[in-house]
Amino acid sequence: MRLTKEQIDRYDRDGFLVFPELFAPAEVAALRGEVDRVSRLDAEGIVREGEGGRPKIMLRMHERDGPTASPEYRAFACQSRTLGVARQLLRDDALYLHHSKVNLKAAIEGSAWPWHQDFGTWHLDGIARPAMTTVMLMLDDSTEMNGCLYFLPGSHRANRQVPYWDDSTAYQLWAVGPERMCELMAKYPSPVPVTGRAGTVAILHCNLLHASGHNLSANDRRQAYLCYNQVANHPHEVENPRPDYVRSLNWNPLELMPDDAILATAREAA
Ligand SMILES: O=C(O)CCC(=O)C(=O)O
Repeated sequence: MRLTKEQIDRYDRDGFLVFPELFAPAEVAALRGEVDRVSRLDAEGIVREGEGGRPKIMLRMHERDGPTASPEYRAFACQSRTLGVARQLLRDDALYLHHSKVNLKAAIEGSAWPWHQDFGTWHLDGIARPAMTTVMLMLDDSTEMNGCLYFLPGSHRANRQVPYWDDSTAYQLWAVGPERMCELMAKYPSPVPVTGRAGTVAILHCNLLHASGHNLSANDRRQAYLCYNQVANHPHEVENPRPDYVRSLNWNPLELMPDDAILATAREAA
């Protein structure tokens, strides 16, 4: 998949791109099936809602080994619609995944994520430069009611903000404080809700400010995230590094797979 110059310029200006229904319903169904399968496992890399609760984050499904490995997710991570696009936006063919995850925001209970930049955390993982981008795929329709993402357009150009540890929600993370957020929101265009049908993809710069709301709907909202980094930008050593499933030490460059690889892999597994 080749991006146009207009799309690349828009990504550089706004910090994100959205592609409605880029993945076909059958591909999304195959990936959802894998989420169901892996969510029944009891494995490292599955973060639960409280002790023994339902999975809320499932990590490392793109790898070839490990308990959460999924050949369908490997194929998803190596598509020209994902890896190929990330290569063009990062102007580098040698990319690996810092991590990948599926966020399951449970019906009624799934909670908000405060405003943050992904590079707020990833810099603390030992990554020097914001040469990273995330491909997000909607596995369900995403709506304002069920806790879609919001992007603050252009905010990646503010560069990395010093984050603070926000433990006020179920998803504890390095976030940008309320006062600074109000200043930044006065400076940039209004936040945009990232809604769409299942199969829609959004690509966001690692310094783009984003957040998401509570899931008030009666259905779960599942989204898959592929966080690409340049091999040359892999993390240096830090004290108390996070586990491998969020701070990958597999820096081998990913290879492109054919466009039909998700469905072909699913057929082989059946
Ligand atoms: O899935 C969501 O609602 C938010 C996820 C997010 O912002 C993140 O993973 O950085």
